[in-house]
Amino acid sequence: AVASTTAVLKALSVDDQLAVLWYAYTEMGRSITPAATGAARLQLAEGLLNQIKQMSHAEQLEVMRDLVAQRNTQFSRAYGLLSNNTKLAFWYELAELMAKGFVVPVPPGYQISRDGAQVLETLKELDFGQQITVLRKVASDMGVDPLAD
Ligand code: 45D
Repeated sequence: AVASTTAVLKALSVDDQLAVLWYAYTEMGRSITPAATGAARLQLAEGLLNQIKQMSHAEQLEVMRDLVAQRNTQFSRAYGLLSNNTKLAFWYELAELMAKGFVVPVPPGYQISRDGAQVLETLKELDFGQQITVLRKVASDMGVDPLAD
């Protein structure tokens, strides 16, 4: 179930993937304890998060789309250097920043696609540990590994 959910999630369009991640965060929010995501871990991602905070909404969305689409940008390469857990913590923090109004929101009334809604349902049926495995895999595949050739 973990492997197939990961595969269908990654097969969605870039925007659908962003939307599914956002809705997954809003559903899981309370079960993820901020302490657990590790302050030390986030320090490594802090430079990237600060860069995002200073961008316009359009640029913020572009950076996120680039990460999901694995476009080779400076930002995607810097992201690629983070550990898998730090990548997931980065997305968690990004979602927190969205909730606080520092990052571009999902447009009000936004309708997720059928495919996106289906993946979200599948994800919700997994237990918490499995959800984290899927999310960590998806986050770890994003961006670009600057050390690969
Ligand atoms: O205009 O380290 C659209 C623990 C449409 C502990 C859009 C853990 C068009 C150890 C594309 C929708 C296991 C707890 C706009 C970690 C349009 C540890 C915008 C786990 C504007 C890390 C879309 C942590 C946007 C976990 C802006 C489980 C979408 C973390 C943005 C989970 C989506 C984190 C974002 C999750 C989603 C984060 C930022 C699920 C982030 C999701």
